[in-house]
Amino acid sequence: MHIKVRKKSALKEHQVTPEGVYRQRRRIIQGLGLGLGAAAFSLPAGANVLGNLLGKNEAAASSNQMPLTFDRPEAYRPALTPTAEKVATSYNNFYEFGTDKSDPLRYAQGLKTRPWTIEIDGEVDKPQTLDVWAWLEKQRLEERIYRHRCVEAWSMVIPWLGVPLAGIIKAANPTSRAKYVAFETLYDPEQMRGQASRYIGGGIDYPYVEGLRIDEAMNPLSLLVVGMYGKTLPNQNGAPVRLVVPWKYGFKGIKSIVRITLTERQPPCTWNQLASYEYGFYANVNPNVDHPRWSQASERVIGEGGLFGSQRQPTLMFNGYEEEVASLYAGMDLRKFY
Ligand SMILES: Nc1nc2c(c(=O)[nH]1)N[C@H]1C(S)=C(S)[C@@H](COP(=O)(O)O)O[C@H]1N2
Ligand SMILES: [Mo]
Repeated sequence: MHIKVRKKSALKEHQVTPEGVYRQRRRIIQGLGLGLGAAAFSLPAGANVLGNLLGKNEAAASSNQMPLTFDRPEAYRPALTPTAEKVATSYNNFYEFGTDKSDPLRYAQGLKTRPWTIEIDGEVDKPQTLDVWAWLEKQRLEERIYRHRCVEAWSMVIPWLGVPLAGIIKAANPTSRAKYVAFETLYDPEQMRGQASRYIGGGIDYPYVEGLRIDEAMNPLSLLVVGMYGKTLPNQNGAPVRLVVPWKYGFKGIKSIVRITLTERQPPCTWNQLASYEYGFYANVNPNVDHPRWSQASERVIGEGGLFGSQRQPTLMFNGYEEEVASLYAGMDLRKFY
């Protein structure tokens, strides 16, 4: 079934509904037995969330954050002004804790991130069980200032701390059959309220799963992130370890990872499974391929004022990383493989 939204040209930012709220609304309408007649029905779409939130939560960070030491490679220090830390750690998508932008900060603080292990398995000669905190002590971390573009047409600039994903993949010795890399988030409904309730969790079948082609995973830009703004990751941003692939829409950046599996076939991905027409496997940022319900040609830069009063800027091909990644997709029809 399809709800008819007004023409794209008439679509205002506050009508660009976050992924899950849209799904919920659709289910509610289905539940009510309403069809197209309900097209005018509209929920507040989270536009005012940040404004409300910033006043209330002075300390947006997690109490268990620790400072980290790291290198600052020149290649990853573009002339971009990072988003205020308080904003990047209080305006989040992490549906395991609820679909509202303010839910992750509010509800993720109790997540137990120590101890934490990541299984690396599948098509590898040397499966590994990574004890994350012991592993972290031996890593040389890099700070990389990356653009962060959500499929909902907003963006931030974030100084992440992490290590290239390629390192741990190589260490596991992929077999010749390994063509893809699958990722999985923790499944623990007792700690993650959205996993205990389909309503709170946006109707996602948890655990949240994501995937990359192996050449995408091995690209130097692909980062396993353990920190931001000089400290360990706050829980709401995906502690203790999340993926960041800056040329792709934010939903590819799976949080709180517990398993990395090398596979022969393209692995299932959460948003693609939920609405394949709207969210593809590749999900490369592309201003020329619109989302069925809104344009991707430009984006709102999330500033101190949240969605209100923030500026719009044009969206860049591959989110500005064309030079680094365009060759991965040579000859591919990016309209078909969106
Ligand atoms: N496990 C999990 N990972 C997730 C999500 C999620 O709901 N669950 N949301 C994704 C989306 S849509 C975005 S935009 C980014 C947001 O990351 P941030 O909160 O650090 O900005 O996380 C991604 N990773
Ligand atoms: Mo997103």
